[in-house]
Amino acid sequence: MEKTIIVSNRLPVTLSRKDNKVVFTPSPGGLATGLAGASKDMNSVWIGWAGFALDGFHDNIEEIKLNLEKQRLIPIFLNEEDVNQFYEGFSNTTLWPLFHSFPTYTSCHEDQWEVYQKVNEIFCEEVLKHAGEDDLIWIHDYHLLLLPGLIRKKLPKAKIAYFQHIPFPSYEIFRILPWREQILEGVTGADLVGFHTHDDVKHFLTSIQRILGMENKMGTVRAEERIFKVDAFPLGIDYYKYREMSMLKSTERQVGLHRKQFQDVKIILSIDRLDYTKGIPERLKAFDIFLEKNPEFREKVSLLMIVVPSREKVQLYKNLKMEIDEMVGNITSKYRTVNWTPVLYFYRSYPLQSLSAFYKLSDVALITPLRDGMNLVCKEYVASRNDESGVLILSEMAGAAKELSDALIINPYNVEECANAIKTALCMPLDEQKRRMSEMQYLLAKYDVSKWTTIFLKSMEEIVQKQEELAMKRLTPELKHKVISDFNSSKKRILFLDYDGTLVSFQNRPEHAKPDKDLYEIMSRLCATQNLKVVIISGRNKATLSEWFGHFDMDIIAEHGLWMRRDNNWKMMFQLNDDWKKELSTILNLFVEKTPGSFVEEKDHSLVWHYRKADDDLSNARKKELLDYLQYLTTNMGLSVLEGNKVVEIKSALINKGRAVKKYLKAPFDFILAAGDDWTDEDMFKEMPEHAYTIKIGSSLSAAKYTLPQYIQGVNSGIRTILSDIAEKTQKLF
Ligand code: GDG
Repeated sequence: MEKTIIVSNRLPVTLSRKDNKVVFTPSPGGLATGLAGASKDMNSVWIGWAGFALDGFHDNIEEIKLNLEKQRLIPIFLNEEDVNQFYEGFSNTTLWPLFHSFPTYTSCHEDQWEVYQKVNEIFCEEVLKHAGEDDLIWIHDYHLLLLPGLIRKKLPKAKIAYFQHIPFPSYEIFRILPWREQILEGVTGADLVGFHTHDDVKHFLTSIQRILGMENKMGTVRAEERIFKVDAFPLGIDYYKYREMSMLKSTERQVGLHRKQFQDVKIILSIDRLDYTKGIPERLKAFDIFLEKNPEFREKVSLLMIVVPSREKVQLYKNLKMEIDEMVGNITSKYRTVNWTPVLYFYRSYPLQSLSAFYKLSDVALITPLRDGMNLVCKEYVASRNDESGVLILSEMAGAAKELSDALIINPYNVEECANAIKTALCMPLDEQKRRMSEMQYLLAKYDVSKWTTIFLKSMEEIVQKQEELAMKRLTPELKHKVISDFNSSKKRILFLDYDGTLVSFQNRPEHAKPDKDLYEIMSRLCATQNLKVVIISGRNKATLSEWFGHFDMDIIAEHGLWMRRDNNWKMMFQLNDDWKKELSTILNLFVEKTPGSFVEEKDHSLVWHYRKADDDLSNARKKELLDYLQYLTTNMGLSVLEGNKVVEIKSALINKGRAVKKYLKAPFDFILAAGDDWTDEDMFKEMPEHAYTIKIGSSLSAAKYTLPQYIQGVNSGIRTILSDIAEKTQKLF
């Protein structure tokens, strides 16, 4: 890839005005800190909002642009109204609370949504000015959820990655959003979608499955003509930067000064942006309970609480600030002595080195968000503890808790538990502190931010490569042309056509997927074509297939090859013992009871568990359970267990589509076409001679030479485009 275009709401520097001059300061928050580390090793440019509203700003914009360009930064300028509606509005009063699972704080306003769309389009225009064919466009966070889709529409071949720094909520919460389809259509324009944790990945996959009907296999999602990948990439920090900074003489000097001031009082540290997701009132409550229950710790420990101003224009944040001020006031007045202040509260931001001194100074870090995508502060604390002392108390609701299991993990809503953890931390023996701290340091050093970038970019390369492999196999219009002309110029021709998922699209119940008028028309023309044998090859039973296709002059293979109708004669290909069915149907019925919406279909010589209509999460869990169970039960029974499209089928191992088609291939056909959509069709593809056209319907990997998208009901699409062309040409011959 040529260069990386990073796109985020904010540039890593924020512009503001001081004494009538434009000043550049580092942007606050985790995205800027995290990505600044990631971007330094890359050939990148960074597009983002300049951080101030354009209105009334008379400075020379061109000069500002030039200045930023030198740092490879490209500013986007927004007017005040847009900033209000897009940033303070839709991003921070709709998406932020909803994505952090605070639906009651979520407000939905159509006018803010309009501006959100408009600003995403402004970003899209700017990206298009800079994006070359081979560039990677790497979009960050919830302010730009529509951007991947917008770029995809303009540049269909662009390489687009999206990473979300905040959580993705469960489907039950996400579905509240009135614009849920549009938002998901935006994100799914990317080739790679990344989150911090597997829970977020799972939630996102469930939402796109439920809302957009997109299925996935191990995180690889099929979206009509494309595939894209969804995965977890827990963000790391620039570990050695924090470690080295904490060892600087100047940092140690600051620590020494603080120590002198605090004397023997132990320090518990918390640092957050002002936000209701960070659990600040709950933390203060826990500290209050701790002091109440453990009077012996009064005058011996203080909470050093740094709250960094953020989103001060939003009313909820103003209220939160007042609540915190009041709580700190209450605790202070309740416990304070002449020599001791229980809560050292600072509402401001500090230079990085001062933070480093605080990290190094503090005996305990108390990081208790109610919900947090990752949380970098806890990682920075761990990295700064170069003598391996110190205890981290960490909320289980932070993404970081998945990695830092050696912290004291607490539920931040359980203030009693948190109060107890404070005591445990303060009393923890030094050797245990060191054991836990060194484990966490080992992990953070290994998975630092540059490793994160490498892993993310590698995943991007992998998915692009997979897409290319699939694209190479796609049956293009030119290739379709060749299929038809080969068909026309050959003398002995045969078509092997799977039914469900190939000739027709799936329905909730198998009996609803009947052939439609259009398919019958195609079939009757194909069957009337000279020197052409049409074979339907399906897992369905012979009664159904006879009813639907019996009147055509065609061959039919039913139940994956157990039954064959050749020259109008049904014949069973093997003698089978079906004694196993009784025992296994009892088990399958048990799974039906445990999985509402699923049902068992009994065929002559096989059993099928269908779960298309069942809840996705539940049925996936049940399916795994069932497959494990069957594997153990069916050993030495001569049965095979097939996982099809939302079905699990158990049948004799003797029956497979490959064996069935072999019977035809003894004769010399100069034109062969075989099409199928699931892995029962793979046996058929593998038996086909080199000159056959084998076509996999859908885009997962297969032994077939080509792929075609699925048939969409009512539209001339999928394999029907070829069949109707063959049929049409044939008609002209008559
Ligand atoms: C979002 C997600 C996710 C804080 N105070 C000062 C200061 N900071 C720096 C910290 C840290 C960053 O800001 C805060 O990052 P967090 O991760 O803790 O939180 P968010 O800002 O909410 O970040 C979060 C993150 O994105 C990354 O993906 O982890 O879950 O919400 O680096 O050190 N920096 C300076 N002065 C301060 O006073 N210089």
